[in-house]
Amino acid sequence: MPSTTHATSKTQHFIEQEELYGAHNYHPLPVVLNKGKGVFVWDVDDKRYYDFLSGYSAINQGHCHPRIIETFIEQAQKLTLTSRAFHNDVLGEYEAYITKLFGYDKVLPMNTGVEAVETGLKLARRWGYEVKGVHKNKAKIITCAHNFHGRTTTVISFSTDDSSRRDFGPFTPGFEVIPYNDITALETALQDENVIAFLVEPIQGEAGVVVPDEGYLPKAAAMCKAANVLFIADEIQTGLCRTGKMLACDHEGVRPDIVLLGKALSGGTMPVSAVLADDEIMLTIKPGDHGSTYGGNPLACKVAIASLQVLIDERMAENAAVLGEVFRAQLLALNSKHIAIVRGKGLFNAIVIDHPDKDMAWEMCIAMKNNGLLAKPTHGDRIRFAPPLLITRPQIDECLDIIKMSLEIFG
Ligand code: IF1
Repeated sequence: MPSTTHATSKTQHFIEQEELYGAHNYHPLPVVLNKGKGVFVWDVDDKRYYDFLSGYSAINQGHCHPRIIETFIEQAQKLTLTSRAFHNDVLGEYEAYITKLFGYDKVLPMNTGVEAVETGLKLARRWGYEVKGVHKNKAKIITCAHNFHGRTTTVISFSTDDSSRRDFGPFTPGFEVIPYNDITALETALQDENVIAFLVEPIQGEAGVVVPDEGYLPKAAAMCKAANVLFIADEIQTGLCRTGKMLACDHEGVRPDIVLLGKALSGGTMPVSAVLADDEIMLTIKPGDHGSTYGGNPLACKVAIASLQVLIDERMAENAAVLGEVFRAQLLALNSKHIAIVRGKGLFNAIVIDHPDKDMAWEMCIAMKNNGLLAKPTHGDRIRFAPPLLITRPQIDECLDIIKMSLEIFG
């Protein structure tokens, strides 16, 4: 069992409270945070850390970005929710802004990322039956092994991760899982006339920032087009400047039929997600066919506009592209025999730890925490590094020093 570290009594108090009264659905690092600003977070003992998880890329703009918080406060004091039973004076403004920004006819606003995924699946199925004309209830959607698209029962139905799906059955039918980054496997799967969509992460996040081969996404998109199959890009984690472009698909000029956004769409303030598509797909949903209580609420819309504007005005994609190159190059230059792989794009990176003790990735994260940097392992031996996108070169250099110092636990 991985070790914990000496926790102060203050830290221990909050951890014990969660242990006693909260579901044990996470195993957090033993740190209790109570303040965040930019790239930094502070714990209850006022120790400062670099945040290298960024809320799983929901905080690309940095903690409590002043423009986003100011917008949040201003709108929160005016009108937070109307439901979609009535119009309001913000939703249309937001819909016009985000559809023009990404170049799609329409947006369907939701809240969490998995709700955007579920919405994308429903849109694809509705399009499959009513436009493509596949047989009723025969629609099939192709997904990739080692995917992560959220945790609802339908979405885990095509997960290949045992802990995400064990004893949560029975599962939703209509999905086929193929190997990621395998264009031949996709070509074979597309021969089934009932296939209506291909759902893919442009870079697999939970799997440990797995970047597909150059050309995989464009070839996949072209094959889907030729087969009259919708290409759905889950950009919930890779989107919004994280990989050095507004969307990860932009690196290779791929225009998905459906784009899923979430996380940093609100700059880490509240759940805001969005599904972008053109009319042929989006207008298959008629009034009353789909929605949610908070979907498209005025507060979320104003915050989303501000969150997108901050990314653009502060050139966060460009910064991520430049500093990501520096970060990966300097990680490689550490030449550590315990870093088996360094991979990523922009400021979406991960290392794979090579050590006989399977708990060493966790121990490395504990050491980095003690040295002032917060990151968390995924799938045991992988450590994701994803700081807010406003990080500076001197801060990157300081963090590399922390990583180098922490590697000393390997002896
Ligand atoms: C957890 C992972 C990351 C996502 C992609 C949809 C969603 C996510 C590509 C659903 C959410 C979160 C969920 C969170 C931890 C985190 C995560 F480790 F689970 F896989 F980031 F890699 N598509 N990812 O990454 O969005 O409904 O959560 O808003 O569940 O532990 P959500």
